[in-house]
Amino acid sequence: MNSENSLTNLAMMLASGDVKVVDCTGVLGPDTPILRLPEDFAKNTPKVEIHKISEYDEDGPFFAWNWLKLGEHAGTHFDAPHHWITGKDYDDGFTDTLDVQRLVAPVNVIDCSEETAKNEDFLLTADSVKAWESEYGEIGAGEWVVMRTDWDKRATDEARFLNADDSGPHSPGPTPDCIEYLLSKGIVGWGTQCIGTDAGQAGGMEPPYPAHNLLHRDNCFGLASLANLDQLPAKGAILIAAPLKIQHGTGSPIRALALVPKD
Ligand code: 23J
Ligand code: MN
Repeated sequence: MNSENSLTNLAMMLASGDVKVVDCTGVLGPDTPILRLPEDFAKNTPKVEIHKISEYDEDGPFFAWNWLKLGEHAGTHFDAPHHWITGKDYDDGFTDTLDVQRLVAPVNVIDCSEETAKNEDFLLTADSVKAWESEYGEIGAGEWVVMRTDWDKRATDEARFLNADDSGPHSPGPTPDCIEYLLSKGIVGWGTQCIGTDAGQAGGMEPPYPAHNLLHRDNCFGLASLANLDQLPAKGAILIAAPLKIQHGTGSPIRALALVPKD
C-alpha cells in the first residue's frame, strides 16, 4: 500500500469521524489516586498539586497559568525501562532517550472486566492470553497489550482505586508467565487501568512486581491508570502513549490517545 495515500486516508477519516480519537487518560489533579508503598519499605510520590500563578489579576493582568507539583508516576502515566533496577543499563531507557517510533502502535485490549468484577485480585495468565489470541488473533511484535478491568470507574475515589486492607492493596494484574509470554511475542509494552502495571499483591510474587521486573529487563514500557478502555475494540485501534521528555526521566504522566475505527 502507498503510505502517502494511507496517511491522506487517515487524515480524511479523522476529519469525517470515521476514525475516532478516544481519550484513555484520567484527570490529573489533587484528587488523582497515587500509589502508596509501605513507609518502612520506600518513600512515596506526593499528591499532585496545582498552584495558581495568576488568573487575569494583579499577578498577571492578561493571563491565567499554574505551576505543578507532580510525580513522574502520577495518574495515567508511562513507565520507562530505567524505572526498574532490571532496566537500569539501557541508555535509551529514559523518557528523553527512548525511541519515539515505538510509542505509536496497534493495541490489543484484553477484556477482564467480568473476572475483575468478581475477584479484585484477578490475575491474567499466559494461558488466558493464548485463549484470547485464538478468539481475536495473534498479538504481534511492536504492539501494545492492555488489560481492561474498568478500574477507571473507581478513579474518583482513591480508597476504592487503591483498595487496600491489612493484607495490602487488592487490584488485578498479570502473572509472571503472562508477561514472559507477551515479551516472547515482542510487544512494546503492557498497560493496565490500576495504579501500576502490576497487581496489588505483586510484591509477593516471584520475581516481586513481575510486570515491572520483566518488562523493563527487556527495555519495554509500562502504562498505568489507563481510562476508557471499554471504548476500544479488542483489536484494530492504534494507541499513542507519549511521555514528556523529562531529562533522564523514569516515567511521565501521558495523554494516552487511541485511534479507533468507527464500526
Ligand atoms: C515503585 C514500586 C512499586 C510499584 C510502582 C513503583 C508503580 O506502580 C509505578 O508507578 O511504577 S507497583
Ligand atoms: Mn509507574
